[in-house]
Amino acid sequence: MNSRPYGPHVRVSACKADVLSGESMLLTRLNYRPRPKTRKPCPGRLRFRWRLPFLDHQGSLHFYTRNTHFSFWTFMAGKEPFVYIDGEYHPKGEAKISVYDHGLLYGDGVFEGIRAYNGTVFRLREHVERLFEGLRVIRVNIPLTKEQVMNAIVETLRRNNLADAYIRLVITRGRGNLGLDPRSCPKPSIIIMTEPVLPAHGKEAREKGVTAVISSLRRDMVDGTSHEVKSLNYIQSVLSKFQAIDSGTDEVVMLDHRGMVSEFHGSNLFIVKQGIIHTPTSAAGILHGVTRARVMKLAEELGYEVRERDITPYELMTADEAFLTGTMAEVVPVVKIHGVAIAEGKPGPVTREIIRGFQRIIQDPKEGVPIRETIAIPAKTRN
Ligand code: PXG
Repeated sequence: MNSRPYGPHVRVSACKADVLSGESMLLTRLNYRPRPKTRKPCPGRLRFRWRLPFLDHQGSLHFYTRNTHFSFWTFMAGKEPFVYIDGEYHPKGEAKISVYDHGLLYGDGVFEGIRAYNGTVFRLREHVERLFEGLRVIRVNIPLTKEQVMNAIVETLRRNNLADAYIRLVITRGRGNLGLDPRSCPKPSIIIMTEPVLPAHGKEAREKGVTAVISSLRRDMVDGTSHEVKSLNYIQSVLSKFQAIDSGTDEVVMLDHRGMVSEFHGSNLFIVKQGIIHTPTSAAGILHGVTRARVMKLAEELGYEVRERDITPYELMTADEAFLTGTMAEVVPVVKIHGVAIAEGKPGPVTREIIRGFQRIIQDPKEGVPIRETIAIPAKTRN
C-alpha cells in the first residue's frame, strides 16, 4: 500500500506517507497525474502552464505547477506555500539550505512531524518538548525558546492558510566545513515545512488494517544515539522499509539488539492480549511517540490496563490484536505479521474502540494549540 509507482493511470490508496514526500495528494486515490512540464521556473509566483484543475475524492479543487501542487485556497492566495528558514519565509521553490549543512553531511540534527486538525496543532507542546530534549542530547543550542518555536509553527500555518496539515520541523547543526567536528558549525538551521492533508487521509488503512514483515535490521542499543533521539539519520528505518516493499507488506517491525519487539520503522507498536494492552518500553530503543503517549492515556480513560514491557516476536504473532500509532498514521490495525494472521486477520474490537476514541481526540481543540493564537511567552524571572 505504501509503495506507489510513478506513471499514468495508477490507482493507489491514500496512506500516511502521502504528505511526507512533498507531493501530498499527487498520489492519493483519485488524483494521480504526471506533473506537467513548464518552460521556465518562476519562483514564488504561480506558473500558468498547468493541466486542468481537478477535483479530489473529497470534492476539493487542486492544481499543479512545476514544483508543487496547490489546494484551491493556496491558489486563491496566489502564492506558492511558504517554508520558514531561520526566521524568514521563502516560497517552496526557493527554500534552500547549504550543501555544507551538517544535517545533510552527517544527519546531524533532529526533527518533528506534527499534525494540525481543523485549525488546532495537535499536541504541539509535546512535540516541541521532545524536540528540545533531542537538541539537548545532540548539544545543539537554538536561539529560540519553545514558545517562539511554537509561534513560528502556527505563523507558518497561518501564512499558508492551512487548517489540516502535516508540519515538518527540522533543526540541523548548520553550515560548517567538510570535517565532522561540530565546532565548525556556529549557527543551527531551523526549518518549518507544511503540507495540506486531506481530512479523510488514512481511512482505508484504519478500516482494513495493514500488514508487516519483521526487519532483519535491529534497532541500536540504548545509548545517546539510539532511536530515542528523533535524529535526521533514518537509514535503519529506510532500509527496513525496503524490506517491507520487497515483501509486499505495508509496514516493517523493528526488533532490538536482544530480539525483543521495538516498534515499526516509523511508528510505535501495541498488542492486545486477553483485554490488556501491551507496548514495548523505551529500553527496546523505541521513539517516545507523542501519539503512543496519548493513546496509552486514552486506553486507560477507556478502562483498559496498559502495560509497558518486553514483547517477544512470538507474543506479537500470537496476540489477539495489534496496532500501530504515529502522527501521520494515527492509529492503524495490524492484521498480519511475517505471514502470520493476527487472530482473525482483521481489525479487532479493542483497536477499533481506540481508533474511534483517537478520532474524537484529534478534533478536540483542547488537545493542542489553536492556529489563530499566539503562544504567550512567559516572563523571565529576575534574580
Ligand atoms: N517511531 C519512529 C521511529 C518514528 O519515526 C514514531 C515512532 C511515532 O511517533 P509520533 O510522535 O509521531 O507518534 C515515529 C514518527 C513516515 C514517517 O514517513 C514517520 C515518522 C516520522 C517521519 C516519517 O512514515 N514517525
